Amino acid sequence: MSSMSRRQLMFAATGIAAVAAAPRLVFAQAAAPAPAAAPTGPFTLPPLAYPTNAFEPHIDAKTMEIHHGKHHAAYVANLNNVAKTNAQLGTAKIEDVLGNLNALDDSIKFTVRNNLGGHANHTMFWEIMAPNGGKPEGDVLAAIDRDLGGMEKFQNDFNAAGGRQFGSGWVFVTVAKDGKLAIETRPNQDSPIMDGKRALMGNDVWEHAYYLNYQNRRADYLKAWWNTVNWAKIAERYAAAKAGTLGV
Ligand code: MN3
Repeated sequence: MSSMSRRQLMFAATGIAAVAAAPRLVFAQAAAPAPAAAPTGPFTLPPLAYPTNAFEPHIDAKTMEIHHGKHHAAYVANLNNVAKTNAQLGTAKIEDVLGNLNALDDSIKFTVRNNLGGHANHTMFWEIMAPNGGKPEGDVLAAIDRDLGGMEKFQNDFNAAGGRQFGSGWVFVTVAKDGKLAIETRPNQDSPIMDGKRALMGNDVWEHAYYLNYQNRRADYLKAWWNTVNWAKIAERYAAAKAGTLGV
């Protein structure tokens, strides 16, 4: 290729780019101000391992889209904003930060508690759900029988605890290092990790998790949610908890 033809090609490519870019600029000026681009940073929204309609009719696709793509995404964006001026937040392990919130500067403690708690809780939540998630078996089932009175009592008690949580919050099964399970609730986006524990699994009882489909019928959502539980993943998390390697 001669240098002349290369210059001509470069010119042509530049011309194409300029023509392609011009209408976009005009459009951007004419439209309402675009929201600031989501800050890129150390925190990322974990992609769902299933389509948003995977849990119909138990959880509707629109709720999944908004819950993951707006609510969880907002926690991630807020964390990336904080990390701009607090770089260590983005490099520390999430469970180490949540387990020692008092080490944080007062100016960011509240924001980190809510948004990193929310990020941890939702990351767990998407992970422990799956279509056709099977049944509990093996060690997890044995622990449920031993500590929670068997599956039927466990599900009834878990649903009752989720129903009693006043306002926004979560109902969890916490797991101790010795494998002992307990049902515990937390308000807002608090996590058992904040108390040095781990969440084996949990259900989100914020209204944003169910209101489009269930409105005030939280109890119906709590019952239906069991159809979405990924027992193979929970078995993995249980083994990791006993090995001391379970994070969020
Ligand atoms: Mn939520």
